[in-house]
Amino acid sequence: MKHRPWIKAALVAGNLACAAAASASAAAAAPAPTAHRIGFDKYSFQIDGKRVYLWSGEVHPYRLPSPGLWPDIFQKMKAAGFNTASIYFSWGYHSPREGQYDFSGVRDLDRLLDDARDAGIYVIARPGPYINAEVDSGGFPLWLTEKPVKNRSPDPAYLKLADQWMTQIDRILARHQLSDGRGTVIAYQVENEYYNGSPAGRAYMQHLEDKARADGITVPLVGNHNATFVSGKGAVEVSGWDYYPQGFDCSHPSQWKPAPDMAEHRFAGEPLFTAEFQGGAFDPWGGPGYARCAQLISDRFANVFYKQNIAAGATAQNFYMLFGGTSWGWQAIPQNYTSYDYGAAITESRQFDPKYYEDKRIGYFLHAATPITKTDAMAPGRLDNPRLVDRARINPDTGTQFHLVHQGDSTASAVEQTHLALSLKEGAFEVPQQAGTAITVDGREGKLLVADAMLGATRMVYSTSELMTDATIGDRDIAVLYGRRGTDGETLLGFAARPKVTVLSGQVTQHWGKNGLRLDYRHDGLARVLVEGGPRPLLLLLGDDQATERVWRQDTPRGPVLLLGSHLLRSARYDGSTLALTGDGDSDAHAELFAAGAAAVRWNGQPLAVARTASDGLALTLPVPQPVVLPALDHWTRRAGAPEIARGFDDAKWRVANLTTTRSVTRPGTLPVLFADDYGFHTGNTWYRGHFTVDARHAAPTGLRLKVMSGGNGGAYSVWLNGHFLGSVTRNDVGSFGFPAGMIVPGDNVVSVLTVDMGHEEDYDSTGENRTARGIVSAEPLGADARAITWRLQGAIADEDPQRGPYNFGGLYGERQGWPLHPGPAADWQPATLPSADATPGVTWYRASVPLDLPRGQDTSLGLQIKDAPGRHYRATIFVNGWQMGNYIADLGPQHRFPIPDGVIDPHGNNDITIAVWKTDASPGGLGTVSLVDFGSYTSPVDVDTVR
Ligand code: IPT
Repeated sequence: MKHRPWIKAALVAGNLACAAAASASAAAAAPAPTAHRIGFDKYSFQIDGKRVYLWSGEVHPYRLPSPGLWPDIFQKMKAAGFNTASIYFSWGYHSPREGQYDFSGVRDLDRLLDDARDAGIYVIARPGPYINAEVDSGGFPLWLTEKPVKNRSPDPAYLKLADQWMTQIDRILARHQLSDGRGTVIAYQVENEYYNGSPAGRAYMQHLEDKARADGITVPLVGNHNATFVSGKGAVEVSGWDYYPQGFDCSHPSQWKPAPDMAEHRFAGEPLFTAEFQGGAFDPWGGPGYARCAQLISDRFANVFYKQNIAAGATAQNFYMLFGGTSWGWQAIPQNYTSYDYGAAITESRQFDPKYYEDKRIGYFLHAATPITKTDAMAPGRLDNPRLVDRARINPDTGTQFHLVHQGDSTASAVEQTHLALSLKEGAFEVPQQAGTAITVDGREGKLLVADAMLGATRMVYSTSELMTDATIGDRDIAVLYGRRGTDGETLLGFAARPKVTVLSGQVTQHWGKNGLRLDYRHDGLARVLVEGGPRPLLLLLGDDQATERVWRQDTPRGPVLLLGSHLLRSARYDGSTLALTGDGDSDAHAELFAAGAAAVRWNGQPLAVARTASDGLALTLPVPQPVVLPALDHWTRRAGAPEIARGFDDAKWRVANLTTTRSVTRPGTLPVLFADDYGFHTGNTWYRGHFTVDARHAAPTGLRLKVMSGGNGGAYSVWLNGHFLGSVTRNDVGSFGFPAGMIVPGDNVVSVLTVDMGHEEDYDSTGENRTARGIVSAEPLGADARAITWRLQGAIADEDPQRGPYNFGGLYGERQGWPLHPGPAADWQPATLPSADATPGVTWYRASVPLDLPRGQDTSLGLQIKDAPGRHYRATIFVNGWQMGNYIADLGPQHRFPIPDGVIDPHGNNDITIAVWKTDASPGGLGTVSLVDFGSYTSPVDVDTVR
């Protein structure tokens, strides 16, 4: 028996809706915290004894540096039926230096966790200390590259450092636990994908668990270690699996690999929990781009794979990622570019991918079909199409049946039809019963059908439509059933006496028989049928899949609210008989509201005219967005940015490379050690200047052979001798540079080398890979002794900008001078036009100031786009108001559009765009055309403070 201390944690009843409602009326005095009991059994997690389906999405605060937008993400999740967010916390993001921790500004995690609570979102906290996550060093701090400790092990030197972080993060998480009612943290993940079940590995896990408990963590400890820490020392309470069935190559998005059977990964006594299930994929430098990842992990993927997990009995599913965001600054790992869009349901620019709507259909269903939280496998129903398969589950208490009718080959793409034999309380049925119709299962679709169920107070014997939601609103029940456009639907409702049926809209026929009322229809738009005669009237909304996109539900303490229409319904709150809604509107202004006791309606604070509809709802006309006109970026200035190239540049204050030993796992090729991290330079560009003397006693080297490690495909370095360009190396480590005799001068000669650290490796295998060298690994002068060259180096200035933190700046001259924030006198910048025809290799900075005055009351998602003629060889680092929001490589790609979150960019003020361009060759053509882009604009309550 495992140790389950949280069982005794608390007593009082309550639910998440209460927590959300309580804080929604935030003006009122803070309610006394109400403790909650978090438990689980083999069926599901439970809160105060009530079963809950955790429908969860992964989001990373360090990938959205604008706290004003955190509620936007949580509200968009909640509106899609998600009740949980799984959140990594990145040690390195909060710790610029050993012993120093920052939880302010964009790093304010109390604010983040309050925002999750206010949106009604539970949190699975994943604080590491190691997180992987395609983030620099897998979340280890940059300064850990200077510590030759044994990462992710019981090495006391490592644990001492890791415990510093755990103390800090646990203290915050402990303030937000559901167990004592002060927040919605519902579970705590220990480490990440740690598969080391050796005694040492177990000691490490046990240490972290003991530490969490000692720090006041009382919620269940969970893991994503697959089968490793299920029992024995270091075991977590609930083990989960990480599963990415399609892998991470998005270049063939229509080729699918089959669905796994998660039932094979069940652990005795624990709910089936997918700690990370594929919600998209990361994309490498030079990759096919995130649009392809969204096609690979499409709405169809969600439909087939997530439903299969439900049919396998999963009651806690987390999708990695749900909103990926931006690896801004130098947070990306060497393999990936700045965008971490991930092809996720909510795009990097906070728009809805089609998968959002599929997640929503399933999420609403899971919320409405409460018997799904306690099911056992049952015998499947017989099908008359051998290419289709039924997988069935039954709730042992209610008898509710769930049948997933799906393609036997989950990758099949042909449309199939079938009949399904059901054995129900009323007897045996072959459905659909109506002659000449069938259940249609599209290629890459699963139909999750419910039978022997209740729609509010009405018995639903079966339906060949899928259930989206049902809600008791006032004195009647409203249920939404749906199917793909053009397919047949048939729903049998149990009634003792023939009810009155009114078809309010659409084409629906009725048949009264001994088993009740059968409705036959075709899914097409939205049909409405009112059925009266049962305990409560039932309004059935029969929709096609497209119609479901504009069905929104919110739950209030006074019952559920349904809105048909709008781009997004964020929240609903009763204020007496006024219903205050917040949401986003697009060009379709029509909406119909179903809400009990709402005499008046407000939308984002404004009163709306209301009129009764034929379905006894309220017709609303929502405000539509104003057109957005973005100014052209045509007032650029420029400034030279690589004085380090010149022989006479003063590098007297630079670090002299004098180390003969290293903390890296890479062996130096020559001495002294030249690795940037060993000298404290951890981000972006690092300059090296090698001096050699030519006089009567010292002959000049004839050249230089270099090995430089940048990390990944996006690496590069450029070399100059006494101000003359010798060449650049891209996508390779090794280069040889001859010294033309005419360039050598008597006395001091200088080789200048510009390098870049494209991010530190993760440490997936706990081998210290984050300490892989960056910068020069070997420097061999040709025809001379290595000691003939004395090297000095200069990279990023640590702590340059505490607000923007340790990843924002690299070590370019303009960064060391702070130009993205303080460009200096205007006279230092010369007018420039883009695209640039410049042929000079090196670094040039560009600046433009853009006043914006976008429509108020509107959430417009902006970004910057760079377009280039082919054949340009340069790289650009993009700053907006001092925030480094992107790295661009013209000849590698694929990223050309860089979303800039509101808050970083000011839609109602002046914005400074500063771009550092490192041109790697001498052919004409520097920075291309730069423009603002609009990713989407909606009327909205979102109004964000700038983070400047
Ligand atoms: C899994 C990691 O746990 C997660 O941090 C992230 O890196 C994800 O992969 C990929 O985006 S590891 C799994 C692929 C073996």
